[in-house]
Amino acid sequence: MGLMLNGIYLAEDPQPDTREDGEFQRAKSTIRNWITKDGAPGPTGEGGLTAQAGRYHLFLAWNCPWAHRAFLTRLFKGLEEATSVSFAAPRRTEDGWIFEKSGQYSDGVLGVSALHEIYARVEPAYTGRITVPVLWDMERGVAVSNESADIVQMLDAAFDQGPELFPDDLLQEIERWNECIYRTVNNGVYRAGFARTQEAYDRAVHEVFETLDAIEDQLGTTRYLTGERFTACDLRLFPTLARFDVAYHYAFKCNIRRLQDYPNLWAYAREIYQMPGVADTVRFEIYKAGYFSPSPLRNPLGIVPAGPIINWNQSHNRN
Ligand SMILES: N[C@@H](CCC(=O)N[C@@H](CS)C(=O)NCC(=O)O)C(=O)O
Repeated sequence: MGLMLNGIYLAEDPQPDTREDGEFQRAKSTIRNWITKDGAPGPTGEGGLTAQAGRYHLFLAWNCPWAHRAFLTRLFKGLEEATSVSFAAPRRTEDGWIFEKSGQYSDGVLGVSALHEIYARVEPAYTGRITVPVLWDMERGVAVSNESADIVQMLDAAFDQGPELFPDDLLQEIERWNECIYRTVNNGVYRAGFARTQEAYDRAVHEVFETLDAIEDQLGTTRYLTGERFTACDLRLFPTLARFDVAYHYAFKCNIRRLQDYPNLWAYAREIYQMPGVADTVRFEIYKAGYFSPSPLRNPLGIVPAGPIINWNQSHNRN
């Protein structure tokens, strides 16, 4: 994975994201401005970024679960018309995330050929990882954020439409689940898949399944994680569930159980998948090709497995 150092993109990261004990450590997001209803500054970063239809753009990649979260927020908040999107080609290259000249993986907004060119516009001497998602302000020509958690929160609060993803009365519960799901599931599967020691892998993989087991129990008593309403923590969980059996189970060695082995969780995942518009945000074949792309540590020959066959359209029986 690449890194930008003082404005220069390096295909090989001189400081890989691994701690001394073999644990994968995700780099901190660097661009933390906020869109707000009236343009007042948010919890971090610059102000003046007012919620306006047609002003913002999301740079995404189909295979990235963090980008998927931002994409789902746009869908659930009914912001498809208000916020445009472009998708980087779903493959790793020497140039990191790239855009093609035309077609479905082109960038019609800035006309760049690689995502690092967008980061160079943020700061010519930019230093940091070049990640999706990026939320872009087309009016000012500045990046708003490259942190999916912030993007979900700001789109929810700033635009007065769609369901509330962070209802006040459930805030504490949502934060509790969000914290646990981020550490042990969303990032947990990466900590298992990118671990460089047996101990680091063991720690991560058991945490993944402890949390999935707890969620299975929770979904035996409530429809969604915090009760009867679909909220931000359900939205946070879904991108990882969508990739679980097709990619993480095998490619990241998260194979104690499959999503399909959890009756409540599997029905819940299918219910979300079958909500209007959600299936159009999912690309199983791209996930498989992406997670099994050639990697010297995990899959040196880049052979992509044929299975599994999964029926996401099977009835969820949760009415
Ligand atoms: N903190 C970021 C993480 C985003 C992230 O790690 N994106 C990955 C794709 S799944 C990426 O673009 N990685 C490229 C790299 O690290 O070189 C967020 O949640 O928005």
